[in-house]
Amino acid sequence: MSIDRNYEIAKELYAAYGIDTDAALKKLSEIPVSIHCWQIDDLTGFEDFNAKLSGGLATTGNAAGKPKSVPEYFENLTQAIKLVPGKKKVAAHAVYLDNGGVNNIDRDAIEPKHFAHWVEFAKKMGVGLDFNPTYFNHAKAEDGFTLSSNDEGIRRFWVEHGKRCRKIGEYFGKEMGQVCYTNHWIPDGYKDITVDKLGPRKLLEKSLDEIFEEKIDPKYNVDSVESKLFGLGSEAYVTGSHEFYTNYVAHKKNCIICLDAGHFHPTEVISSKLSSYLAFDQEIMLHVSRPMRWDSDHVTILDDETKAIMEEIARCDAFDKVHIGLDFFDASINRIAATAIGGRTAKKAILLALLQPTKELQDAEHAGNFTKRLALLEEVKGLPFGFVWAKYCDMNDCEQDDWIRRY
Ligand code: RNT
Ligand code: ZN
Repeated sequence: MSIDRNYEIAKELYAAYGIDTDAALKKLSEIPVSIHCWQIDDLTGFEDFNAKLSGGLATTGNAAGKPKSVPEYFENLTQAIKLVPGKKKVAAHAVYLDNGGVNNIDRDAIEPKHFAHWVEFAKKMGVGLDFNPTYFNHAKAEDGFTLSSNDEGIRRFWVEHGKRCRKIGEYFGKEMGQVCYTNHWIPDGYKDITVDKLGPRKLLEKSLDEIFEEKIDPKYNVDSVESKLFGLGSEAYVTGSHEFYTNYVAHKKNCIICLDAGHFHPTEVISSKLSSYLAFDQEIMLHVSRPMRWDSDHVTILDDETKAIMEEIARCDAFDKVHIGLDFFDASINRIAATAIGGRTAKKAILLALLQPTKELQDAEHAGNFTKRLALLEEVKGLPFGFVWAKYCDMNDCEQDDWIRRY
C-alpha cells in the first residue's frame, strides 16, 4: 500500500537527520487538541437559536448549513471531530446547555445536570471535555461590563456564573477521568478614552478572587483567564489585559493564563511568550486562532505562527504544560469543514514540530554554531512531512483527503 511504502521512505529520510518518525507519531498520539464547540453554529448555542452575538464578537459570512436544532448540531460536530485524527477534547461553552428546549435557566442558575449531554457525547466519541463560561450574549452584559461592572447586582450575577461554571468543569473532570480546563474570558472594556483604568481592574481582581475562592481538585478542574488587547466596542480599554492577568496568575496562583493568538498587537506573537511562563513552571492554555490584521478569528492554517507555537512547545518539552485549544469562527465557509481544517492543522503543526532535530539544533546553538543552526532549520523543511501525516491519519482510521470534496 502506498501509505506504508511512502512512510518507509520518509522514515529513512528523516532518520538521516537523526529524527525518529515512529517516536514522533507515538508522541503525537499522546497530545490532545481541544476543539472548540462554537465554529459549528457561529457561537449561537442552545439557549436561543436566534441569539445574536455580543461582547464585540462577530461571525461574518452566510454559508448554508448552520444547524437548526440540537440533534443537528451534534451530528455536525460529530462529522467534524471524526476528521481530526488522534487524541481530542471538545471545549463546550455555557450557552450550549440542555434547557429542555425552554430558555428559562439563567446563567446564574446553570448546574452540571444541564451539561450531561456533553458528557454523554464525549464518552460516545472518546474525547475529553473543556469548558467556558459565557460572559456575553446576555442582557446583563449589554452595557459592556460583567465581572468588572460597578453595578453590584450585575457583578454578582456574573460571579455566580463563574462559580457555577467551575462546578461544571469539576463535573466534566470527574466524569471523563481527566482534567477539564475552564477558560474565563470577559468582554469588559470601554470604547473611548478611559479615565479610570484602575477601578475596573480592582473590581475584576475581587470578582476573580470570589469565583476561585472554593478549592476544586486540580485533578478535575483547572481555570484559565484569557487576556485581550481590544475588541469591537472596547477599542480604548479592556479590563482583562495581558498584564492584568499575567500578574493575577503569578500572584494568586489559583488559575493559569490563557493566550489567544489574536489578542495582541499585530506584530506580537504568542509563540515568543510561552518560555517566559514556562520558566516559572506555569501551565498555559492556548487559543490557537488566526488573526488577520486584527482579532478576526480566521480558521487556523499551517502558517508560520501556528508552526512556531508548536515548535516552541516541542523545544521547551512542554506538551504536558501547554494545553492546546482552538478558537475561530468563520461563517463564510462550511462550518464542519472549518472545524476539521483547523483541528487537522493543529495536529499537523504539532507533528511538524516533533519532526525537527530539536536536540541537534539546540546543541549547535549552545556550541555557538549558528551557521549549522540555520542550515539545519532550512534543510529539514524539505523532508516529506506529508508521508508521515498520511501514516498518522491511516493509523487513526481518519480520512486523508476524500472529505475535501464532500463539503
Ligand atoms: C474572545 C475570546 C474568547 C471567545 C470564546 C467564544 O475574544 O477569544 O475565547 O472567542 O469564548
Ligand atoms: Zn479566545
